Amino acid sequence: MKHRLKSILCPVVVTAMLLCMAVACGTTSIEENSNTVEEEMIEKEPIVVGFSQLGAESDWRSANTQSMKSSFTGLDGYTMIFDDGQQKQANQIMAIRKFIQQEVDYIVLAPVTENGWDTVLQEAKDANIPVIIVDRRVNVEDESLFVCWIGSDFELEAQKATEWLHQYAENKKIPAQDIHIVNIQGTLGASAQIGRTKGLQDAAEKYGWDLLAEVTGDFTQTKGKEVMKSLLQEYDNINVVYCENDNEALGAIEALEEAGKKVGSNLINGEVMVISFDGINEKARSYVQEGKISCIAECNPLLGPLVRVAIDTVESGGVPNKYYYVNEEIFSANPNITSVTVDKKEYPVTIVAK
Ligand code: GYE
Repeated sequence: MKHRLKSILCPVVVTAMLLCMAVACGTTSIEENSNTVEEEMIEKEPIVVGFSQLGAESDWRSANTQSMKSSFTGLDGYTMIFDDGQQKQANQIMAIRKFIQQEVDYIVLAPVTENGWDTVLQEAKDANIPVIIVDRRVNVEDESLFVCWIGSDFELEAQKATEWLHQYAENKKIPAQDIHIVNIQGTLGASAQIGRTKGLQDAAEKYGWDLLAEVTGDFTQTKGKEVMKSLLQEYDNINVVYCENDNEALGAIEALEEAGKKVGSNLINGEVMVISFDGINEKARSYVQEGKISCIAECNPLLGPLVRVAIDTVESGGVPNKYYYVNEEIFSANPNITSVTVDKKEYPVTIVAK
């Protein structure tokens, strides 16, 4: 796979064919014909991309995998070897080593957590295989170990969501100390968890909200439900549940409803507000319309085409941007908050019709 130009026909056959043609037609020199025909006979081997995906924990992840697979189908000069790391970094490291042995042309890594990639990425570099990081980030000493990173600004997503909550509380004149939040975090050590947790902690400190607890729900619906159940046993005053993805939110809503709570944004009337991230799951989107999820900060999983652009840039001798952020929206059914401002920049809220 390292030598991507191959002849369909061996030179002996080509020469024999050319001789016959030249003799039959009695035309120009064999040399001249030989070049043209041989060029036509040369075909490009596909570019092989080894993709180490971290797992299949959420709808976001499935959409991300799908986006990658449909960008490297094997039909138009790109093909992909897919490996599911099942949430374990050790599996992802093994997959990368296998890709190196297989001499793939590019390695794409969606890392489960940020730390511990230096050694294996150095191995890829030593083998001259360019590495592209997608979605979450890697925390490495030497940034030349990867060509570029493509993904979301997780902290910005959190800032948008928390600004939305702040405006909501201001509009309803709810004092900051009456906002009692629990955070169902994502996989600990994953960039999406780190950014979304930081955004909430900063806002809680800035506005004086009561951040009761932070517990991981591993980005899954099952764990989200389990964690919500035990939080409800521990605290009787929770009125905001901040879920670091939609699957956790769906689980948390199940637990809240089973405990007889009403989910919604009317905190004054005792409803429990749910805030979440992603916006790819159909049910979560319909919950926004119904007001069961008060707002979702979007996280865009469609990274496949962008990875292709990065590879094409490298193929044509260029250097892709080191960090490429995808654009993301914020969704809510509340018509009164039309935009949120973060670092003096205004982001419009997409108001979904009820
Ligand atoms: O938000 C969550 C997924 O890293 C952005 O991981 C990704 C997150 C996404 O499991 O649903």
